[in-house]
Amino acid sequence: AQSAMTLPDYAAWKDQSALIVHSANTMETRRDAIGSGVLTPSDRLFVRNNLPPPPADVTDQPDTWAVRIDGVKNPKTLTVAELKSLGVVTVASVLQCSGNGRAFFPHGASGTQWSVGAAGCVMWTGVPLKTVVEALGGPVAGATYITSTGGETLPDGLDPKTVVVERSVPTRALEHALLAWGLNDEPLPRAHGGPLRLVVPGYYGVNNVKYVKRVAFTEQQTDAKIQASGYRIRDVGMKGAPDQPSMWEMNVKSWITAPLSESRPGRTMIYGVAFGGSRAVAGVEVSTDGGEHWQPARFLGPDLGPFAWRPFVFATDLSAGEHRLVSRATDVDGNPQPEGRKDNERGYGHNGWRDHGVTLTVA
Ligand code: MSS
Repeated sequence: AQSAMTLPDYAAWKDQSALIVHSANTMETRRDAIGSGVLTPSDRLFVRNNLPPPPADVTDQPDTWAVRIDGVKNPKTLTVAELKSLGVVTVASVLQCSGNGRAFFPHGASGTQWSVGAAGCVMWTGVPLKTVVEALGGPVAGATYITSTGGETLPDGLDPKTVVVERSVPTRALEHALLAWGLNDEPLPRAHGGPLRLVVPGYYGVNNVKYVKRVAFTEQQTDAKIQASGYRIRDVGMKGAPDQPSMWEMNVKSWITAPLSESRPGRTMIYGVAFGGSRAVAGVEVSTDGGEHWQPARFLGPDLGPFAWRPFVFATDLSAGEHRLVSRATDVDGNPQPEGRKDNERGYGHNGWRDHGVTLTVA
């Protein structure tokens, strides 16, 4: 019912039946379409654009796309073809919007009402940013941030700083960041930032700048609105400001993906996905009584590394009646997924297990 809206042109190749189309720039994977696979098929992956994407021909000749690297000893503009000659890695990582789970905040946080589907686990192929930077002599002294700029055409008549997608992440992100031209073994589609995108494994979606045209090592964070006041955690009713925590490293999270509403009494397989965020997930437990009793679930399928999610399954016997299914993941440092949410103005970073549960009617 919620998918009455049709897909926009740039995402017309997606599987509409697997998506909730919130708007032309926001589509999420339906909870029942997440499945139990280790990777999210590209045609089911959520889309979130703060601006309309570049024109369709942007991906016609992907190898000619150029990115400017600044704030290094030898600043240079490199084409995707040149990047491809420097190095290549493939990394599985969770891409998750900062606002995934926003729909569960009771204060009615403004923005897209994402449930659980503004997230997916995909494979990125590209060159480690570190390799590129080393080839250019390394970052300049005093560099504290990596500041990346999106290549959209900005709307006329507006102060560019108020609309440009330009994000800064701390230089510690250099350890795992890559400039990616491939998604799930195919050329990176325009909907996901093709021809070239910055990928920062373990960091929230917004830091993974699409159509990236400039990467700069900087002393300060950018003063673009999306960084200075946007994507900041603050109390309900407060305005965003640079001194509040920015949406960088992701936290540990899991949720049930099946069954979601009804099932038959007897042996039941409960499925879900779990990830550690900026570090690997260590385990996940399931409760069928709303968190009174917990039992360990079993990971399903191969481990694709610390930034990937792990599908899980828990086999149990369910009696007739209502059951509240919840899951609780723990990362390798022992951080458990919390029970509650941290209320915040824009509804960011929700990983509380209680709100992410589902009520199952067994009959
Ligand atoms: N980039 C650019 N260039 N633009 C835009 O808009 N957005 C963000 C990222 N990047 C953007 C960019 C966000 S915000 C997100 S999530 C992501 O992206 C998504 O992705 P996909 O591929 O899914 O669409 Mo929130 O945190």
